[in-house]
Amino acid sequence: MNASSQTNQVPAEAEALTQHLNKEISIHGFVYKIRKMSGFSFVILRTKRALVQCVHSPGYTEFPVEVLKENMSVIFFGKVAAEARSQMGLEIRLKKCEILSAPVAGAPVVINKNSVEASLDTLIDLRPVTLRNVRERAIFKIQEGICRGIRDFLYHNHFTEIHSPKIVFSGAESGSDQFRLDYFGRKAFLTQSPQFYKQMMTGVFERVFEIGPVYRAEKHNTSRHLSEYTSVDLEMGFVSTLRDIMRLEADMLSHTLAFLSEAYAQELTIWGPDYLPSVANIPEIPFAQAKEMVSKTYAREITDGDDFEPEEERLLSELMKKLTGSDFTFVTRYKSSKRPFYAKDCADDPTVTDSFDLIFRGLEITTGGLRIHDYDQQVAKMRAREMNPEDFQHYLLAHKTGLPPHGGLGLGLERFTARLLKLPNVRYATLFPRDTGRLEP
Ligand code: AMO
Repeated sequence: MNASSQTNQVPAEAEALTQHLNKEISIHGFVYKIRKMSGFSFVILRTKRALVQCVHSPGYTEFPVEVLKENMSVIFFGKVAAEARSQMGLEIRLKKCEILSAPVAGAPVVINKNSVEASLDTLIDLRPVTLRNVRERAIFKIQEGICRGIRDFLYHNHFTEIHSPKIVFSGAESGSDQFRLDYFGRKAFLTQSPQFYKQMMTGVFERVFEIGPVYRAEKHNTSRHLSEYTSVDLEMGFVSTLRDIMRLEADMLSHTLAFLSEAYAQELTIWGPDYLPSVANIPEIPFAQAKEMVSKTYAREITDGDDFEPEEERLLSELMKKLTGSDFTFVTRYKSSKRPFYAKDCADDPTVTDSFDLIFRGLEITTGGLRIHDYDQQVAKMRAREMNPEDFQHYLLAHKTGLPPHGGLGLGLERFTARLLKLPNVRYATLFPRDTGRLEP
């Protein structure tokens, strides 16, 4: 008879194991670390979410510890015992084991210490292995938590989740950074954002969102640009001011961070305290004023009056943190010439748009704004930019047949995760990054 049928197979969560105190159980996972002590050994089992302390003692355990090797897949059978000195407050006294698979090679880097001592490139080259380190792995559990928190918030606020095409006829953002492809003899692109589709859907569902991949043919290799990233996009109809969108984002982030601290406490504990920011009272500043303030405070000459340099974004964040205590800053009233054709201009000054960026710990993580919903206005703005409305007839069909006043935002998931954990490069928070130099793994 298989030994597992005689025992309770339990998930390796602390709470689940606690319910089995003093009982015989079976548990599966990977051998993470074997630490020989005098007279017994600790065998740390890596399960899908935890590290479980197991004890091998020759008088009690019915197999020799030498049969175990790091990274083996195993089923352990043993008794759950209280142990105050272990992280879970309990341990498993090993009785038997079933080896399911054994590696044919050792790990190319040490993965069972607090962190992996390797360069970013090595971390990524060896992802299937380096992610077995629990600190590395926690980044992506936290990223999962961010998506769950956001989804949860948006469903609760009556947003419909959509899935728009990734192969498209034309780009929405800017012409230069699109990946072209041959689509059965026709010119096509990989989508830069679901912008057109989410806007069109406000005329159908009123409130929509999508979490999915988008593509930017970024020629430059920076710590914040990826060629493929995950965009959290939302769009809502019947909004009256830009603040409706900014407030929604603040509430969404607040909900998400509260959710993380509850449901992902074990991963946050691995990273340590001081990561979760407060979202209360995010300051708001117009772009021109932000530029001036940074220039004056840090005695920097303004070389590009239309956009932020990355260093200015960082300094603005630093300054706003000092002045207001917030890790976040909303920057509004970006120049129309620098925003896409679908952006709505401000009623009091058509040279600036009713749009915003959200800067978090020195990095832009979100762009959002009100959109032009009026057909004639949209066509006029396209013409003023020497675009041909005919090329956008499917998009404009929505405007022509009536769209509500609407607005929305796009948040870069990797950028948000990276800044949340204070990672210096967005690639740390990307499972398998794609950039100018990387197509594998
Ligand atoms: P934007 O182009 O500013 O706006 O992108 C929105 C957010 O996506 C992230 N982001 C990136 N992350 C990693 N690598 C990149 N190359 C990259 N480019 C952008 C950033 C950025 O703030 N359609 C609009 C959004 C909207 O208005 O709804 C858009 O895509 O976090």
